Amino acid sequence: MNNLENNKKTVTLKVNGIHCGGCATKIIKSLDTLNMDQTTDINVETGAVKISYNADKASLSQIKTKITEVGYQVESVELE
Ligand SMILES: [Cu+2]
Repeated sequence: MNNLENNKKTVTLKVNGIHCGGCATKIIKSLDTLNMDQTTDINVETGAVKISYNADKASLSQIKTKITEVGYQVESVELE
């Protein structure tokens, strides 16, 4: 049985230090390495990083680590 849809999660992270499209690209590339079927939407103005992902393939803590690794700070997490 395919549970893909059931395990789809969406989180919005408030991330400090995002100031341009280059920052957004850096974060997206880092998250891409998790291969969690994600779609990532980053608002450069507010620092809101909205990620929909397959929770079977990656955890929230892995996501936070990937963002931290490229030099940004996760300030808060909002689950949907
Ligand atoms: Cu930048």
